[in-house]
Amino acid sequence: MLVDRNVNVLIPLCPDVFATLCMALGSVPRHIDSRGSHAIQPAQKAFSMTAKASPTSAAAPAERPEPPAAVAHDRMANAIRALAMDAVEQAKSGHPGLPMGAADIATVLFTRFLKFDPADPTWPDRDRFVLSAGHGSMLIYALLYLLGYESVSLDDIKNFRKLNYRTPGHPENFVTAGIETTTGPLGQGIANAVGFAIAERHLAAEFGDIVDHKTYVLASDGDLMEGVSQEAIALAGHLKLNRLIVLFDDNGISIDGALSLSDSVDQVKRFESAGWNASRVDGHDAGAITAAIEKAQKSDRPTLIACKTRIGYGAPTKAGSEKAHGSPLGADEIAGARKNLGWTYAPFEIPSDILSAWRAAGERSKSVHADWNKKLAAFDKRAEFERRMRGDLPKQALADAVKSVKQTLAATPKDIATRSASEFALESLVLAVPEMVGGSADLTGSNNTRTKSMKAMSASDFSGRFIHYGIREHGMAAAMNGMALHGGIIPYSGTFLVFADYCRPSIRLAALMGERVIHVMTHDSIGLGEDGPTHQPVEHLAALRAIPNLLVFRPCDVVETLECWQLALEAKDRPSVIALTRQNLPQLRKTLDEQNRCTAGAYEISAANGNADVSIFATGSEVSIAVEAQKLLAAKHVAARVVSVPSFELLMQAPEAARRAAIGDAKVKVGVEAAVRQGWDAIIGSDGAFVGMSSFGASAPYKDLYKHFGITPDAVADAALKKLD
Ligand SMILES: Cc1ncc(C[n+]2csc(CCOP(=O)(O)OP(=O)(O)O)c2C)c(N)n1
Ligand SMILES: [Mg+2]
Repeated sequence: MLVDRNVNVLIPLCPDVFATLCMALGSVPRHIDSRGSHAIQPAQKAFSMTAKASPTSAAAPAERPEPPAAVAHDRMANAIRALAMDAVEQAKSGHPGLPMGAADIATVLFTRFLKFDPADPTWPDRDRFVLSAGHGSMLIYALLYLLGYESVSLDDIKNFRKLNYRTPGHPENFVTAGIETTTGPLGQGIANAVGFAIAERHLAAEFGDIVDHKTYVLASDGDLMEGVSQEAIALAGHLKLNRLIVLFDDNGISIDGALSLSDSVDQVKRFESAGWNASRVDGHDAGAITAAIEKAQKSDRPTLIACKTRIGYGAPTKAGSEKAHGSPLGADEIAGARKNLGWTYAPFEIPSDILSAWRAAGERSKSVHADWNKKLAAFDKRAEFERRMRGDLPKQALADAVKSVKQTLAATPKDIATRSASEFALESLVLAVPEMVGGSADLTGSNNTRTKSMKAMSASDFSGRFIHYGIREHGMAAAMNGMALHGGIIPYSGTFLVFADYCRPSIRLAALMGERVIHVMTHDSIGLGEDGPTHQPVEHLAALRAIPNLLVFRPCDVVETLECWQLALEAKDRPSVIALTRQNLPQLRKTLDEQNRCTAGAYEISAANGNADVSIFATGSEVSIAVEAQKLLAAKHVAARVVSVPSFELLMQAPEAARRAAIGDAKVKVGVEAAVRQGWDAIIGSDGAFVGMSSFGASAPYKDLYKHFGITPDAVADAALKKLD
């Protein structure tokens, strides 16, 4: 974990020394010895990986970005290969195939194109690189180490996949500086990248050329087979995100073997049909890759470069086969690979000329970074730009907005659906918090996420703050993660709660990464009525509450909805889901209360007359049912209190005194929620009574459904009385 100071210091070599070194190293075999590599097919003609002009080249070679030092491309790429195979071998687990196969692509990208500064991995205007195929994590760890990032030392590489090192099995952005997003679940990275690219364009539209960077992705077959990639590429093509460049590690291999076992998609045609530029190159030909990236940079559309590669490149018997995908190569195979690659060095040893060349590549953007800093210093919107990039809220404006909405609601109460309450809150919040970028997956009118002031974002106008994501819930959630990771934006969006399942993989990753994304999920129970059980969430609240670090809010009226929005915005390191009703609800909080009463997750919304015999806990639309039940019980001389529980998570983490105060000590506890019981025992105990759902819903007007499923004031009162007996 300690930074390896010996190797993290750039070894300054004057050009003469470089030249001498290179001449001396000229005798080192750079080409794979064909006698020792029967498994390597003739198609691998480009074993000499030195940069060379390619027939597909658009620019004259003289104009090309060249490697920063006179060390041949293939030796630099082989440093990645060697570190990957040695680290996986030492860890006795991991994936050597991708880093070995994609080493040439990565070397070209990082030494010639990518704008970044290892000394400041959070530089806002850096290019973003997303390793969508997270199983190839050793590729990015090798790069970070070679380029001179402090976050990955040689010691970390030697301890790949070990506890408390910065080289976990799959890249985790919260562990290792220089990793832009957490990947591993295939398809997520490429879909996050669409969010990065949207964020870049949106912020550039507002702040001008202080925001001027690109997003690069390395994606594998698996990334492109996953359904979410379709949603992502369709959206990117539609928005003409021309600063998004995907390098496809087109190796034709996945875990089961040849891709032909399960796939016959022509990816180039697929991307073209989604409005992308797409081309194929030899992924071991540095010149061809260079030319293709140069072309991509000039494109008016996003670009796919399908780079034909050989998985496990260099391994004598396993290259080109699934055997190189996900397990250590073994000592013999590694010895053979070293021979094939002309790599004569000990495990984990990177010769100083190669390391220096990599470190020099890490210095490439220093002056660009320095110029950018100067520009920022003179930028008239600097304070606002920096506030947004830090993720700090405009505190006063937000507080003022919340206060004034509360005053309005105290003066003129509103008995409205919480989805409408959300829209009412948003009308003020989006004006106070300009970094909020909303959206919906084709349910804008139902989710109430677009306010009157919001203009739609489009390919011709990225300043719009509302994104029509189309019917792409998964792609939307993944893009939101990318926007939040980019910084400068608080993404929120809408769909029906039942489709949380369609977003779940991305919500889970937002929670793991600790990203502030806010999901408005409406039509949150059988209360949606006639659309029936396909659309009525039953298990979704429990399923979402099971995700660590996710805040699940279910406000009971218009005031709580505003308070939950405030808490979601203030939760800088957590995603939130705000579950909202389709049906109207009475405003229960009629008097002005400037405090946010939802902060502790639960609070007594209606006190008992005297000492309570019964505590009724409820969420969302069932709180008003609980209040009616309280009246029925009072008529029978049973004192009951009603506790609204807008967030289980906040209740569980609240200080003990607050938690005890909310839960109380009445001898009977009743939980009410039009959903399954799972999770409720933490509040009501296993002996508590629960009024909710234990099956799927049905299609009917919602009032009939509440009666049919027994979620009524009478049922709640009866459940309490039974327990009192
Ligand atoms: C959503 C998801 N499903 C399954 C896996 C398990 N998995 C890891 S890599 C992989 C496929 C490997 O093929 P490819 O993506 O082409 O990578 P390559 O073997 O070429 O490196 C699979 C199925 C995963 N990581 N994510
Ligand atoms: Mg593959």
